Amino acid sequence: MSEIIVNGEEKKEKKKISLSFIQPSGAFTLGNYLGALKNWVTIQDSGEFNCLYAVADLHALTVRQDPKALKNQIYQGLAVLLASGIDPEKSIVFQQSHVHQHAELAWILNCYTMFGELSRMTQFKDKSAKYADNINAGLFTYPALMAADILLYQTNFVPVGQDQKQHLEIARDIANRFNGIYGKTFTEPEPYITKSGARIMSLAEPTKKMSKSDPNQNAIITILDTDAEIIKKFKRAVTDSGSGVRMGEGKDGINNLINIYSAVTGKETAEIEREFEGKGYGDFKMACGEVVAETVRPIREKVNEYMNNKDYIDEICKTGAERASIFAQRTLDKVYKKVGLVVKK
Ligand code: ATP
Ligand code: LTN
Repeated sequence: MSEIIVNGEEKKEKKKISLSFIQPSGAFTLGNYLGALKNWVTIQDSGEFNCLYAVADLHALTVRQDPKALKNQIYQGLAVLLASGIDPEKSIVFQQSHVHQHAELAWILNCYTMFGELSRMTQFKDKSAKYADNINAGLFTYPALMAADILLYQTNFVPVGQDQKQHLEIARDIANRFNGIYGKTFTEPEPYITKSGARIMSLAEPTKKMSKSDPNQNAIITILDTDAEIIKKFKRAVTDSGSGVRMGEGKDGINNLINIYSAVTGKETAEIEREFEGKGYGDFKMACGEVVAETVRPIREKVNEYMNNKDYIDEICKTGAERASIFAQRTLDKVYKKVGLVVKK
């Protein structure tokens, strides 16, 4: 917490808390960047928040992972965070599994989370259809662990993509329920979702969210894609048979491209439509590929540098976990006392 001096007196100014995690379940996509990471950096750089950002390695285990690949993805995920502008001098950066309080609070919150509400989660429904041979308990109780991640730090804002809104709502419901029984224990978190980057769609099936675990590589742009790969994928992006670069009902493909162009350049839809007046889909796809390649290139180059220095990543995570653990333990002690557990002496 920062401290300021007012009239010679020391006054504690409590900054609000911003927290968000990302699963190391594959190479991070343009959707992850525009929906989440980019906003994490903006919030961090505003200087108005204490920020905690982590790789949700425990959450990634809800889907079967190859151990070797997972380890690499964890490092790669952390490298992308740093390369995107998350600064360990300004934000607390860590791996979820390194702060044991997450799993501990998750257990307790599981006992305050209802079967019915978990059954309504669209992510659970989607993932249990996708991984029908592995509908495990962790996949089902995933939101209780996510609520623990958030509530441990008395988080105010959670920058995420639109798809996580429902998980944020259940985290609020759990906090509310617990506070209602035991008195104010947790801060109720709010989602922070921006307009244009909130839901980037697949380039191959533009009615589906772009997802890092999509096996179709043409459907996703990853932060590790080369300029040539990015341009090729945009050229192949599925669009309707029309021609004018204009948003419209049922034009999912072109709507998605306009949205991506807007999120990357900061231009409004009307301005983009004017810019491409009289031009066809081909020109616009090329322009999209170019602006995205320019955005991704500096990040990709830095990721490669960080990946060659894993000791540095380890060092940052060690410090991050130590710092996070202090705040987390405070909340956990409070929770133990409230529910009647005896805190270790
Ligand atoms: P998976 O395919 O393993 O489910 P994912 O690509 O959906 O992964 P998550 O780790 O679940 O990614 O999400 C990390 C962050 O990125 C979350 O805040 C999520 O809302 C955001 N996000 C994911 N996909 C998109 C997208 N297509 N558009 C905008 N934001 C997204
Ligand atoms: N469920 C999130 C990842 C996640 C998360 C969190 C996001 C795990 N814990 C805490 C925000 C806050 C997802 O992106 N699928």
